[in-house]
Amino acid sequence: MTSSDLQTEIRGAVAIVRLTRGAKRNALSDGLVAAIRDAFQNLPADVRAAVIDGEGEHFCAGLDLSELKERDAGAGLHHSRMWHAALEQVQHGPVPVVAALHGAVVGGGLELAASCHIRVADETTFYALPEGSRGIFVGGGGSVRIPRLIGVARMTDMMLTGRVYNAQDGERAGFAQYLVPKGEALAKAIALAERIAQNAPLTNYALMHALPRIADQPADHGFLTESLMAAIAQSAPEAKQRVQNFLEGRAAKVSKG
Ligand code: 1HE
Repeated sequence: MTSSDLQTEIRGAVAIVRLTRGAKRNALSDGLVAAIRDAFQNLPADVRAAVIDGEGEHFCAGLDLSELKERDAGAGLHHSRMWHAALEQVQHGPVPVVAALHGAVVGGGLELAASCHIRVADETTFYALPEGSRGIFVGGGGSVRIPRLIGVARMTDMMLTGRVYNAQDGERAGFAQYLVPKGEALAKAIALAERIAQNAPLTNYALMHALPRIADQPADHGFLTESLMAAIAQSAPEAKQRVQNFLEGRAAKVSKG
């Protein structure tokens, strides 16, 4: 299913996926969730990194509450699983995804942001989980992904008390890896995506698919998974060429930044 509420722009090796439902604060209707799934599932083969952002004053107001009808348990289960399938395409799709955040990043909007690999927030960003006050629970993978960013205790507090984190506190808590001035999140996210697009594809694959799983494994299993992934990555001709380039003085040194 596609939606006129989502646009994908290709700039070289970077895809910019934009929620274009600003009049409704980019609230995620079922059609828009399906369009996100389809967009990430069908990125052109030469795209190496992606950015997701939202039109207007807010990144995303979460679930489209106007669609929240009385569902029986079975329908509710399928609805949540539909979100899981879509955000799985963001987290474990073909390329790393950078979220450019501003304004409201709330409810399902925070769940969407949490499925991305890097979050860049501008100073207007705020984070909340209003599900608690709406009498519902997270259903888009938030209970799995958000505690991995900020911890169970902070998420529990947000949902029990309605606590809202501003951009500065949110960055300190772990919601975003980058905090930038107002209006600069998209440009920073694109710059990061362009940098990511230059990595060896197997390195990006390892970071998307192996690292989070290693973090969830018992240490003993993690060490073996790491060794397997390292052996595969270093065997690629591109890795050998990159190392050779460094040894022959043709690759950049690490600098203080
Ligand atoms: C919406 C939604 C929405 C706005 N569903 N229509 N999410 C929430 O509980 C957050 C609800 N939204 C808000 O708190 C505020 O809208 C915002 C803080 C995000 C933005 O405020 P503001 O003043 O800029 O906009 P507004 O005037 O509140 O909204 C503008 C329009 O967007 C208005 O519609 P209009 O026809 O009257 O113009 C709003 O009704 C509409 N709108 N947010 C539907 N969320 C997988 S489970 C996930 C569970 C959840 O995500 S629960 C949390 C839901």
